[in-house]
Amino acid sequence: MLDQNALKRNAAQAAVDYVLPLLGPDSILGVGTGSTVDLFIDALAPHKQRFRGAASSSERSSARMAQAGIQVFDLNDIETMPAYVDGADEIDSGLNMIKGGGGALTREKIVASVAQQFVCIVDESKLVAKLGAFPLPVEVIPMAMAAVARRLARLGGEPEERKGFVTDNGCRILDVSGLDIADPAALEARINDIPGVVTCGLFAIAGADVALVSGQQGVRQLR
Ligand code: ABF
Repeated sequence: MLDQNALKRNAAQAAVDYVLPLLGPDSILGVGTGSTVDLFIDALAPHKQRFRGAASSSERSSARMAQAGIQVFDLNDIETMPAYVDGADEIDSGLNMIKGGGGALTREKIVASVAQQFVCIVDESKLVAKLGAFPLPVEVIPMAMAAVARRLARLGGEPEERKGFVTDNGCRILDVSGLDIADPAALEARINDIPGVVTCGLFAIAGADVALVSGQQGVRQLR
């Protein structure tokens, strides 16, 4: 029986196998954040000569890649990337995701938007029939915390401030439980529209293009 770490490692290795054929010597790869991505960076490092470098969604991943000898580029210097690889907190069969448990959701959405495809790597515990058991992270401009929290409560959620946490962008996070996420893209648009919201952790308007889901029987590909 594989433990969760072994499952994550298998997903990370599957992602390396998936992206390597997409990369050439001039390619930049988008790299996300989290414990599964940490394992992906470790598995990718031996192949660093096969591509030019990476764009990163967090200081944490940038530091790990620099340590591994993978050059990290400023996103402003990159026009396109063949793929962006990242984990998720939840993903459904339509490849809609909740992300942001690690607090890097805004940079994740930005880097993902520059890539031609989003490759989501998860162990099977993240695959759900309906999103929403995991509280939805929402990044908020500090002065708008109370106002945004009131609006989220009106949408049926119970927002809770992530205490003592400041994002890489100097903002704060509200973790919202109890939302009925029947239409993930519609809810994403609605929350994005609240003044003071920087990013909502729903990735549904642009979800994943492929998910590599690691289970006891191996890694399966969902599209
Ligand atoms: C990120 O990593 C997130 O958006 C999500 O919060 C998290 C998943 O982390 P892990 O791989 O550690 O479970 O990409």
